[in-house]
Amino acid sequence: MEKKWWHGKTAYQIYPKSFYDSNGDGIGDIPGIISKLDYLKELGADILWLSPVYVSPMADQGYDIADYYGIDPRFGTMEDMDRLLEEARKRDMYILMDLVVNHCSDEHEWFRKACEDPDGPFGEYFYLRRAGENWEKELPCNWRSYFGGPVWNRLPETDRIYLHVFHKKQPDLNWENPGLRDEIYKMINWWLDKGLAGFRIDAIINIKKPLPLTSYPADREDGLCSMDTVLAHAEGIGEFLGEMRDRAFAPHDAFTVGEVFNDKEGELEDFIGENGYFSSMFDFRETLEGKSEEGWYASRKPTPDEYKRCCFESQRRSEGIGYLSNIIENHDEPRGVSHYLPREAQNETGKKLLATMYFCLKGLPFIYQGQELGMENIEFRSIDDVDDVNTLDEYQVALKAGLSEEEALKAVNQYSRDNARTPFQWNSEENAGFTTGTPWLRVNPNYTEINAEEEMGRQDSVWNYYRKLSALRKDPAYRETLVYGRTEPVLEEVSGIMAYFRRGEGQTILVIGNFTGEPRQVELPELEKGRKRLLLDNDLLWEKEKKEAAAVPCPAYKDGKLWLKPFQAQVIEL
Ligand code: TEU
Ligand code: CA
Repeated sequence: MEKKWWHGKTAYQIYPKSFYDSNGDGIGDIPGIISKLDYLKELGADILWLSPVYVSPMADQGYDIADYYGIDPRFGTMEDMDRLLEEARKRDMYILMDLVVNHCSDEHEWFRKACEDPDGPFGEYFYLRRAGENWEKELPCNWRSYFGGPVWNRLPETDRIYLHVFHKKQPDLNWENPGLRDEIYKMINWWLDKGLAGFRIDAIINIKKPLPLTSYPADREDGLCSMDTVLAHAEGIGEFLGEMRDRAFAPHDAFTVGEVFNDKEGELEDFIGENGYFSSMFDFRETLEGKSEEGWYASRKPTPDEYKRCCFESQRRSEGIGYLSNIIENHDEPRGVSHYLPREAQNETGKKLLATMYFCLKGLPFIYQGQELGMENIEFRSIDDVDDVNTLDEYQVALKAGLSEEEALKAVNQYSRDNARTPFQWNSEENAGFTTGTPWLRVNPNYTEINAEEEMGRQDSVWNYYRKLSALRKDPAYRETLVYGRTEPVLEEVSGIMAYFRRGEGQTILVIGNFTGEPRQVELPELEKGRKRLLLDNDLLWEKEKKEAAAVPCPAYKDGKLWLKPFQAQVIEL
């Protein structure tokens, strides 16, 4: 694989609305991000992905863009954005913005013009159809929007309807129209010219619709079919993606990471192989595990063995093809530690175990804001605590399925996107130090225990563990192996243990973790001979200097046997 500047970096996702509020209006902002760049640098983050900060009515928290060339005043100004780029550059950090081009906002100028003249050029920017008298009963197709209900809505003051696969305030853009594509490439180039390093690319698989628009067999009582079914019928997305690469990304050598769900068997190489559409794409295998087609209420958390299987499947399918991006959470998911860890492991030891297992996989590790503190899901007191459109819809789905209000709340709580969107916990002062005003979303009450200030000052904290993981991956002595070495799963059939080798040239590193509450002994012939060096252990007292820690003898290995305490994780050079 050709080496790229970003392979050995650590990436970090910022959800600006909840990161840091600089002016007391309860909403995080760009000046707030600038003031925390040194914090991020200290952690080891190099590439920063900002969820959308463009002008937006915020129907979907900025994923509904009304002006691609403007910064929403809630987040600051274009001068603030330029300053962020400048300050990042000074610190050798790279900024990615969110590229949301499957849809725009219904408050975008294009959509307004389409309403004014549906037969004019802007009507071609969207998927419009004629609305009969009885249009609600005679929809062009029976697709279900991701946020509930049919994908069709009335185009205001016209005899047309328009398609929206997300919220009704997010009309889908018609990528079949070359004029629209020109506008999008122009916009991407404009941002890259400003010095942006690249983009995270939102919901991109949805840009190609199976045409002509037709219905598929219904999969719920609402008579609608899931977008998964729809996308399985779409062919030819590569023409759009290849064009976008050639006309926008490639000329700037931009770094791009795709939010790709529903890619088809065998397509990985087209997406992230040599000259792929993107530099990388997220691995969502474990994210999807346990999710039910019926909705969140019928979904369940993956077990540690399922988690392990998903990770290894992704490692195997990408080996020799391309470089995936690894996560345990993002702004659309519950907190990873609340989702993947057994109850009894939802403590600092367990959090470090999960961190070790995903961070040392092959691929670009992303940390989602607060993950480095071990931030956890929040408990909703009532549905009024919820802001997210997706959660509000899933709550209704659960009620319709016959759950009581209390059960429905509990069910959606486990998967709610708002779990990850609560304000960042900076310190133990009021509102976790996030704002001096009233936070836009309730702060998790556990901020008095889980916060950055406390953890940065404590050697054995989750925060310091993440810092060490990032530093280990960049350490010249291990970098080649941890960044480029092949992943070789071991002890795969042993339940409760996740273990893999990273094989470099003349170097092998073992990453191993015990996901059970019992001490476990494992046998590995590779542990029999020679000197082993313990690189990281979630059970060590880290007051010691790094050198000392590396020299700690490893009495746990003897005759090819290794003892692991409950939820212990180790990284060992063999
Ligand atoms: O998410 C795309 C997506 O497919 C979502 O439906 C995702 O599966 C869901 O949120 C999981 O519950 C992207 C963004 O990440 C998300 O925040 C936006 O709401 C969405 O696109 C629309 O722009
Ligand atoms: Ca603010």
